Amino acid sequence: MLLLPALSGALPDRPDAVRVDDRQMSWEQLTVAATEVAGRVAGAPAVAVHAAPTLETVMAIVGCLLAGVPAVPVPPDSGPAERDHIVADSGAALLLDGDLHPRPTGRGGFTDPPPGEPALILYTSGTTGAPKGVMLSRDAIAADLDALATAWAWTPDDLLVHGLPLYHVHGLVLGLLGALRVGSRLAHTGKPRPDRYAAAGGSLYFGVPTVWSRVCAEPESARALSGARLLVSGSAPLPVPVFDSLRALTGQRPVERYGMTETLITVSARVAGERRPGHVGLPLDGVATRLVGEDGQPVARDGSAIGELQVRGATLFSGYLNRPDATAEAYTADGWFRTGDIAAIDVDGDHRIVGRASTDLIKTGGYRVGAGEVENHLLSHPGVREAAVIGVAHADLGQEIVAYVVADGVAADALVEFVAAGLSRHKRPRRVHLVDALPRNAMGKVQKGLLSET
Ligand code: MLC
Ligand code: AMP
Repeated sequence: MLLLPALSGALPDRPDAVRVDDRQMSWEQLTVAATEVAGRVAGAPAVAVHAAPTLETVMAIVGCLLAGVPAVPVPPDSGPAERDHIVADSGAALLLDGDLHPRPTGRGGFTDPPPGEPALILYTSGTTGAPKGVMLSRDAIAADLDALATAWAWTPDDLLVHGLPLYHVHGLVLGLLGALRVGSRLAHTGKPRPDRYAAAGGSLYFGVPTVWSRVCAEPESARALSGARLLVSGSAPLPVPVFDSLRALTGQRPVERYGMTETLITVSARVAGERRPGHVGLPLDGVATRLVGEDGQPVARDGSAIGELQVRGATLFSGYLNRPDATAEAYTADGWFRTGDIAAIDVDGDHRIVGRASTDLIKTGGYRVGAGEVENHLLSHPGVREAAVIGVAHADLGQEIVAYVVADGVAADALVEFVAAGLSRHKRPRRVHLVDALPRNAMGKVQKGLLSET
């Protein structure tokens, strides 16, 4: 089956099939524009796409998919350090800019991509080092979207509304490719602002918890969502007070789902099932989960015992690009993917995510940020001698990034800007504390547990 049936001409088309901000196109118009892009990128080993929230990004990504060329979305606010890494590591031969002008990157020539090439390469942070390219196949994407359509009874009658970035799983795979696979209309609001969600009149809404928290802070916008069929939250834990407040303001219990760039969405509450605050539901069709304790033994499914959540199934990635070592490390000897998330599972199979095994992966506003990547960038500043980055609990962002830095003659504000400009905006520390020394143990390792805001 085609990956994107909406573009096959078989479904009734609409002039507003895909809308981004105040511009719209029909599926036929999208197909024509994307086919033109496909002609220009065909044969490239990979194509980087400046993934601003625009119709051009939609055309570029779909064009790459039509050409069978891996698309590598680049965050539009990424600075030179992040962008250069993504372009170099992915081997992208072209960068499609905001006007769809293909600019050569000077990497690699053009050949027909071998079968089994990834459809998408999404860059995501680990605890240390630079972001890794997660290779996602068409089959994994199709399996995930079909399972989600079943779980949420998502159909061509829906109008999907969201304003999430078009370079991560949530906004791109679910929020764009999902609509094109199911054949539902999509209204992307440019930014995920509560007033824009309210004005869009959708039946199905996607948001990260920070978006839902901001919707609840504007009760009038929240009430405007009462007529929607389904409000879905994911990418980070939805705080119970936000769940309760959404229910009170909209009359709706949000559906929570859990996933990762590497696994796509693996667990979700069902439209017809229970929606319990603090819980993310049951494994999707085609996905199996298990909990493993620190001793390597299975953990009881009793709702309170916790262990590392491991997953297996059709939605998993094909590996980290150029990183067979990291790919191998991500799996157990018996072939399960280690999520690094700590969870409990009820007797009825309902999953509850309780935290992460490593404190060095930070979730801020639904973005995954590796402490190591921010630390390395800070250390590349000539005035910085030592740096340690942590995530601190934050009511709106979930966690916020805080840095402790030993520096000579450089101001805290300048270091915030240095990260925002070199990496990307959401990776910037919201606060930088200049300190005389970092707490270290006898081995010289920074003791992050001793860092606390003073
Ligand atoms: C202030 N600003 C600065 C700044 N100080 N910008 C740069 N440097 C500084 N020093 C300005 C910005 O220009 C911006 O203005 C404004 O502050 C707010 O920007 P921000 O503070 O950076 O963003 P914020 O409001 O905190 O963003 C919240 C958010 C965003 C929810 C909109 O975090 C978001 O889009 N999150 C989605 C992440 C996501 O999609 N994750 C999915 C991962 S996939 P202006 O004018 O630009 O507003 C995954 C798998 C799964 O996890 O399960 O789904
Ligand atoms: P990313 O790599 O950006 O895809 O982030 C994946 C991580 O987001 C997971 O490993 C979880 O830690 C977190 N996450 C995603 N969805 C949820 C959820 N519904 N509840 C709690 N954590 C979540």
